[in-house]
Amino acid sequence: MTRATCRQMLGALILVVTTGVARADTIQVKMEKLGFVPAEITAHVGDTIEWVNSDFVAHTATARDGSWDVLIPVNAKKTVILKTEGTVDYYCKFHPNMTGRILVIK
Ligand SMILES: [Cu+2]
Repeated sequence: MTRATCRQMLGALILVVTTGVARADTIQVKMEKLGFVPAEITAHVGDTIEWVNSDFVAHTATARDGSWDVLIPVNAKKTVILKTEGTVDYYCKFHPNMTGRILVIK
């Protein structure tokens, strides 16, 4: 094998490895004016949701199925890593009208 062929094969191998690995993303959801923005998102298993509270009061992101419950003070951010597939409805414990939904796909 020539050196050029070897390099080509190595290049192809690196391409396969990097494209074959699922990349975990961080999806940001803002808390403002007593609402989640955007209120509905789609994410993948392994992704991180980051709530950023730019509101004037503290909020929570509380999953209705009990899988997570985080308190986010004013000007703070908190994250949750999504571990299972499915639709998760969530709300704020202090403001029950404040609701969101995450569609978690594989
Ligand atoms: Cu709230």
